[in-house]
Amino acid sequence: MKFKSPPVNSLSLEFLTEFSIGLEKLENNRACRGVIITSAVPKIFSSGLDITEMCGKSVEHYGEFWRAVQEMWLRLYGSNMVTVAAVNGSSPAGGCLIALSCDYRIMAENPKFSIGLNEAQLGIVAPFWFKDTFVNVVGHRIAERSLQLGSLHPAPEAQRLGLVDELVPEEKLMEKAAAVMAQWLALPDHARQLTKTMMRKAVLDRLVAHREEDIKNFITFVSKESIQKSLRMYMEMLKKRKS
Ligand code: CO8
Repeated sequence: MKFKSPPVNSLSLEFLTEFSIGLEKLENNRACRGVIITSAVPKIFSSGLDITEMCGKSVEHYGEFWRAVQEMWLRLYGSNMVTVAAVNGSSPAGGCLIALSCDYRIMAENPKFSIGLNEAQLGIVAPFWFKDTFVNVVGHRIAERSLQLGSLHPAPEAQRLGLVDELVPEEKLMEKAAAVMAQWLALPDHARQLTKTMMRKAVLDRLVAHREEDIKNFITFVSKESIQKSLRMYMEMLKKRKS
């Protein structure tokens, strides 16, 4: 799957809906046992959740948007397929969540590309299931420090922390991803799938059990004037940085 929503593959409601439908179709296709996720936009894997979806919209819209974010994660983290992220560009916040939700992460070895859950830098808080997914990859201490600081880790540091599994030159990324996929697909599906479920079920079940509450929390949080102000200031900062 190649993300192609220029300029930055931000995860809008439309993008998330299409992504989830795409995953569902592949999941239901018995001929498909694995998926490599990458980007067709140069230098960007995904810029994370589309901030404009969280600014100045109705309560109903926030609810619909958040349900779509949850749906995407439940499908990807809970997928029976082998999932490999070929991270060929920057990958903040929701983009990082997508990579973290895969079984294996390969990143282009370009120190200009960074990855991490930088929510704190926006004045917002990563939800518990973003945090759980992160902890399951890098461990509690690294996740705690990185989340509090809202760190975006350049590719070499991301590899040192275990946030990505390996770095390869960008031109070798897809070749490497295919080799990793072949290695994972060499195992019998049922054993691999049951093992994956065993490792991930508790975290998935926690969101499923608290899904409506999580939506309510998001709506309350994002509707606060202080949070709206932080998000607007962050968007301004992005625009200023550009000029
Ligand atoms: N949402 C919406 N628009 C965005 C986003 C985004 N996430 N990221 C970039 N854009 C826009 C920019 O404003 C700019 O718009 P315009 O052309 O109109 O000025 C355009 O995309 C291009 O952006 P840049 O010029 O910045 O492009 P660069 O190639 O220089 O940089 C980056 C690309 C590195 C991706 C950079 O744009 C960036 O850092 N973006 C912000 C990424 C970010 O911080 N995302 C966090 C989103 S929040 C999230 O995913 C989880 C939230 C959890 C919810 C918690 C509960 C409230």
